[in-house]
Amino acid sequence: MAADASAKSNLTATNEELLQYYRDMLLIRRFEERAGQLYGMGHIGGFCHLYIGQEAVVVGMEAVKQEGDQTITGYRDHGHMLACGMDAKGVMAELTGREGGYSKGKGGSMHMFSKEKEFYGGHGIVGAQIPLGVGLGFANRYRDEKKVSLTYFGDGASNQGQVFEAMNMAQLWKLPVVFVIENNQYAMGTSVTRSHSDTHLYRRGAAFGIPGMEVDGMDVLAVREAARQAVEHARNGEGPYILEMKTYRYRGHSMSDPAKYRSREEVDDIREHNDPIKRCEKRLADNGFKDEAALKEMDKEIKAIVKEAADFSLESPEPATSELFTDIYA
Ligand SMILES: Cc1ncc(C[n+]2csc(CCOP(=O)(O)OP(=O)(O)O)c2C)c(N)n1
Ligand SMILES: [Mg+2]
Repeated sequence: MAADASAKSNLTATNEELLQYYRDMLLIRRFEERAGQLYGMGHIGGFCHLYIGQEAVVVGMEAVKQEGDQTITGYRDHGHMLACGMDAKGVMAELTGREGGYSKGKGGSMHMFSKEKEFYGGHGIVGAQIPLGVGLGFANRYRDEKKVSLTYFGDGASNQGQVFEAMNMAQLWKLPVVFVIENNQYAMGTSVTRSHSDTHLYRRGAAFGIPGMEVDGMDVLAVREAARQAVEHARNGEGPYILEMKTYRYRGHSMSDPAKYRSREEVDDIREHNDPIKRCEKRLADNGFKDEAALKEMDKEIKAIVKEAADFSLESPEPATSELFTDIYA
């Protein structure tokens, strides 16, 4: 079992690759900022969990995904959808509960799916996606397909009993599953140190012999390199792998959060010194890319995409009452 540094072996990338990651992370950030505003204006109801700060995790993982690989996650899920290539308009319209949303306005922030993009949710029950993600891995094995299931969950979810049942099966049958633990250090308002007997979450599969690695989840290249190793392991039939992504969320747990469990200084310090987008910009500069105007232009383009999504999400009609009885599993 490696806690480690091994993922630091190939942290170089071309400017073209870095610009792509920068763009993908920025799209998530701007989308989430806008979603936060729409929530504040009363256009989004219910729960809404923003992914701001954690962008490098999903973008780095996505960089090694192959056609057919599946993604499944919890409720902090808008970033995963965008990274999978789902349309920003359809995601935003689902947040506002409109007909043009991915679940026709009936699912909301936590319940969206795209068979086309192999995105399987969007789950509001903490940990529920983990056995489902192992099920996706089982399907891949059963159908003799070389696909890998990327199963994301949080530090809090990693304490759920079903995680261990699912991990046992995954290793027993050598299923192609990569467990991506997004350790943002808090489960709502409970820190990892208060709730985990072992705070090294990459060791969660130790009892089953599942290898794990701790990864700097604020560095998109460290994530990509770790992802490469883990996904290859799973795709080659060697079984599951655990990646513990050390990351951080800047916003509250959901939209109302008294934020008494951490200090303003802690958040500011990470925003200032460890922001994944700024770190990608720094990597570009180290590579010799210093075209700030191009980055500004990119930001403008992304803001336009997000504005279009927001406009669509307000113009799209609310679902008709006749929709109350469609898509029901009964
Ligand atoms: C089974 C279950 N228990 C409790 C909750 C309430 N709840 C929602 S999110 C959450 C914390 C989960 O934290 P973590 O897994 O670290 O994910 P993060 O919010 O940090 O992304 C809790 C306890 C729930 N939705 N489902
Ligand atoms: Mg957490």
